[in-house]
Amino acid sequence: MAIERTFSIIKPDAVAKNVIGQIYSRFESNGLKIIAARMTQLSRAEAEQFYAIHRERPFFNDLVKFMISGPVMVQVLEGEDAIRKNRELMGATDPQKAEKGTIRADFADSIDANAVHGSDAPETAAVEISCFFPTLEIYTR
Ligand code: RTP
Ligand code: MG
Repeated sequence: MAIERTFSIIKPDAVAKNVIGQIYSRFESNGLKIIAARMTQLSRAEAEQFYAIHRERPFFNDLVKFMISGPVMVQVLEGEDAIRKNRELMGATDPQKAEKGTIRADFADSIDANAVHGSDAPETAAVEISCFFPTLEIYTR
């Protein structure tokens, strides 16, 4: 299985709940290395651009409003099968439907405030990583 990189966001709800460390610990104990990380607050333009694929969906405005409502942690995770593994650790989009023991089942309150983002494919991972981290800020040790 190839070593991959994926892009992750700890969303404003989870940052406000003070569970950054608990979420990082799940990445680390499941073979995902944090190779870049930063706390930031997204601008409206950044959030709209980030979720542009959902622009026509009815939930788009609420999604953008939520994503800019407070600081987030953005990070690059590296490991075997990282994209799929991170999505598995995150659980389903709707925390009510997320499997027990997943990040969303344990830390998210609703489909809107669902604790984490993770890239869904190699192409989106590459684009999302390059939007947030210049190569020099990614540490491969
Ligand atoms: P994300 O992009 O944040 O990692 O979430 P995801 O892949 O699991 O879900 P996606 O389909 O990409 O949707 C992006 C975010 O939009 C909100 N959403 N609301 N009300 C709804 O039916 C609905 N569907 C999606 C969620 O907050 C989701 O994380
Ligand atoms: Mg998505």
